[in-house]
Amino acid sequence: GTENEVARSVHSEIIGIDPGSGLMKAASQAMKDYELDGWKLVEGSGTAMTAALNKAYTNKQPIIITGWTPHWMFIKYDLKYLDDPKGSFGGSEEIHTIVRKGLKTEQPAAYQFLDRFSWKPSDMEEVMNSISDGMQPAAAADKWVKEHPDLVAPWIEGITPVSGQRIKLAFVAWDSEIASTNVVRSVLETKLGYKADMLQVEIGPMWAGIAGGDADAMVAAWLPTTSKDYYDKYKSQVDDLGANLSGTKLGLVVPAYMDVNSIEDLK
Ligand code: PBE
Repeated sequence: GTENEVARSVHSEIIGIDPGSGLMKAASQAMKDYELDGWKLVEGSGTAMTAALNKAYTNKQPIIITGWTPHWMFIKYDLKYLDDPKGSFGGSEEIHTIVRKGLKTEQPAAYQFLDRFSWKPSDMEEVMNSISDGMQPAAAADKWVKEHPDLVAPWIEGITPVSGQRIKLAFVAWDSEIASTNVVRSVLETKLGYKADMLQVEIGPMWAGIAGGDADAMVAAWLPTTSKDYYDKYKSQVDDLGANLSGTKLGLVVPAYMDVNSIEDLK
C-alpha cells in the first residue's frame, strides 16, 4: 500500500528516551498493539528528546515523541497527546517514594519527612518551568521551597533536625525527577539539617541501589504500570512509602499544528 503520510513526514521515527524507562516499554507495546510496522522507536534520553522537540517546534516541522505529564514541555509548547484507544500507555498513575530497608530506624527524621512528602502535578511543574527557563535545578528547588512554606510545613512539622548527617538520594535525569529530587534535597538540607548527596543513575541501578542499601531514597517510582518490572523485582527488598504525587500520564505527543489525532492514524 501507499506509505502513511504522517509516517513519511517524520521518516517513520518516534523520538524516544532512555531504553530502560517504562515509557519506552509502553511505546514498544503501542507499536505492537497498533501494528506500526516499519516505524522505528529511537532511543536516546529525556534531554535529547526535548532538544529534538525544540528544534522541530521552532521550525514548525512535524515530530512525534514519547512524552509524559507532569512536564514543562506542555507549558512551553502547544502540544497534544495522540489518542490511545487500545490503552497501550496505561491510565493515570501515582509516583511513589521508595526508601531502603533500615532507613526508618537509622534516619528517622529523614524517613518521617519522606513518608509525608506529597505534592500536586502543578507544584512539580512550577519547579520544572523554572529549570527549563534556565535556573539551576538546585536553585529552582530552593526557591520553590522558600515560596511555599504552607505546603512544606506539614511535611516537617514536629521533626527534630539532625546536624549534618549524610543522606543519599538516587534519581534518573528525567526532568520530572530532577525537579522532585531537588525539592526533597532542599527540604532535607534547608529544613532538616542533612547534607544530601544526589546520585544520578540509570533506572535499573536506581532500584538496585535502594534495594542494596547503596542509596537511601528515591521519589521516582511510577506505579502501578510504568515502573512495574522494577517494582516487582525489588518490592520485597525496599520500603514503599506510597504516593508522593498522583495524576500522571504517558503517551505519544505531537505539536498541535500536526494534522494527526490518534495512534491509530499512524498505521
Ligand atoms: N518517565 C518519567 C519515567 C518515569 C518518570 C515517565 C520518563 C519512565 O520510566 O518512563
